[in-house]
Amino acid sequence: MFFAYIKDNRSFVSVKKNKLEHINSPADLKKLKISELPDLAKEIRRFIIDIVSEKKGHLGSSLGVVELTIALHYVFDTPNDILVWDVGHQAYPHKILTGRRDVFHTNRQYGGISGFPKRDESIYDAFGVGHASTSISAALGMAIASRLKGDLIKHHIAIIGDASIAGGMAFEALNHAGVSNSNILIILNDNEMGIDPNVGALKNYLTSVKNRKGVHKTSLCDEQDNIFEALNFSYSGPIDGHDIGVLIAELDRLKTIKGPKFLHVITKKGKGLHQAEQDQITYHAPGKFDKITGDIYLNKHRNSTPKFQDVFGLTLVELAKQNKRIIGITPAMPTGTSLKYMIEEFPERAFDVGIAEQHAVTLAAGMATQGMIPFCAIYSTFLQRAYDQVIHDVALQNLPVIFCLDRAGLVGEDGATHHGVFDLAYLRTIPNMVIFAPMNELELRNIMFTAQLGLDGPIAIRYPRGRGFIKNWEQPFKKLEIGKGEVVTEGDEIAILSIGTIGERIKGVVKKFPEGTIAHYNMRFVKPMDISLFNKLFKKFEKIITIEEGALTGGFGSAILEFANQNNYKNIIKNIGIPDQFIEQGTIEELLQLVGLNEASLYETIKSFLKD
Ligand SMILES: Cc1ncc(C[n+]2csc(CCOP(=O)(O)OP(=O)(O)O)c2C)c(N)n1
Repeated sequence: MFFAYIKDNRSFVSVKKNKLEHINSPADLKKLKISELPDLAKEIRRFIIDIVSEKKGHLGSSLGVVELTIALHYVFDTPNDILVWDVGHQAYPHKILTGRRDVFHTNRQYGGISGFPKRDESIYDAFGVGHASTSISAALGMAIASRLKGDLIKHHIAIIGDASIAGGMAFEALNHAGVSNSNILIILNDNEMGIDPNVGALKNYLTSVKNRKGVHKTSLCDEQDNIFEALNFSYSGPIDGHDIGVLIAELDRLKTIKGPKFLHVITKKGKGLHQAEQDQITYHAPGKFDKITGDIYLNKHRNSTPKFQDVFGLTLVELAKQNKRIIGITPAMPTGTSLKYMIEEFPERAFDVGIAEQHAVTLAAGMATQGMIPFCAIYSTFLQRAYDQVIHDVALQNLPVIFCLDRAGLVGEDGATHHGVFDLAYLRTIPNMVIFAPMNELELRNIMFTAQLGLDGPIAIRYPRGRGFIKNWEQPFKKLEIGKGEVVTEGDEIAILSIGTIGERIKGVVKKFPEGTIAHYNMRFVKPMDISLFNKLFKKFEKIITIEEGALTGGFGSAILEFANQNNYKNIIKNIGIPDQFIEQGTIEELLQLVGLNEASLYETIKSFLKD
């Protein structure tokens, strides 16, 4: 026996701790009686809370799907039957039940298991994920493949949240799945939350469905009313996603039905931990907290430098007060990007459009045609999804949309799916695009100020996750000259050209060399290039180093090589950045070391380049 603080009755309740430790695969789970499963659910919750409270990670979403996960592995023949989790941050119970309980404490750590489903990691992880709204397409692809191979028995199940199902890709896949005659089951895990409260008309529709009755459709009227029935799915629900008996009975029934099926399940995000149920935004990924009380440990950063996201969010409010044409847009990340400050202050001029990066970009383009000044706040990694919109809807028409790309560079524990390392390369190929990477908070503020004064075309401003360097960052705005870099340190032997916040680290490294040896330039802009500065540098220095926290292939360093080649310079150039491979999870420091961008590695690389 052990004691656990389970919210059900907000008191300590005893749980027999003898089930989870015997479950090493779904086959072990199936040995339990249905009546034993609620206790197992409590053990799994306790297990997740214990580990996430110390090791950090995503919490609320996984706590919400414990019963659903148990029921799925109990009813279906996984891994032969396929589970595809959308986003994947809710897959902790799945990992724990599929042989990873004993390594779960390594979750999201360097060398440990991934915080998301990953095909290399387990045969139970049928599809790798991290970005939203992919599960229906992937499961449908698998289902069609099975049908073509003559396998009509295999089940293909996509589990998708109510925020992710509103993403464009999910809609496209529903449209296809409805007429596919494939054995696919889509489970909508409806908890009314994304990271922030869910938004949009579909959300309102789902709420109205919940207010109706019943598990199965009851009348022709219901059929016509139901959007999923109308799309040709066999719809059932909404059902209580925390009642294992009900879940198992319904999944058993659905197993016997052929073709596309849709099950609407209602769950509570954060279920089982009082604070996580009450403050669902904070407990999405709360950091370290007290595993008994649930209280988050006091913020040691209280008196520290600001987060870049807050510099963006608060500066935008400041500018929006002065400039009525400023609009804020974010696809589902008001808290993550700190656009929430503008949403609070100017609700009519700030939009959370849901998980809809493509729409967010073209919406901004539309606004720009009408003389508005849209700031589109998107994580670097998620803008990848809207690449065509950036090219076709924004840049081709040279519309002055201001992209604010948060989480650029290495993001740490979220790993390969989330690192924002491709943006410099993928944006650099686009004509008309201005690309800026601030070295610090002041440059971020000043470029935002400069951009809203009016640009001829689009600009992308990329800045990292985490904190900056300057406590008194709220300094008066200064206009920056587009396409101009600056000298940080004068020197005579080698020139270092850096882009973005890595420049702050380089400052420290440069100081380790004798004064006057190394010249350091903060280039600020990847595009347009500071041609006159480059010409001076290429004439003065034989050896040039470029440093960026971004993909080397096609990135800032590549731009310098192209410049040298086009101008017939024969200087020796070394590019330092992220190699041509996907970088796994770890702390940012561990990962910087891995790719040679931490201070010690930079020092060694520069030293040996100097000698060569
Ligand atoms: C394309 C994309 N945009 C944004 C995100 C950031 N994100 C991660 S989880 C999440 C909310 C998901 O909510 P929902 O689908 O309802 O799942 P739940 O967490 O409620 O289970 C968002 C917006 C993402 N992972 N992928």
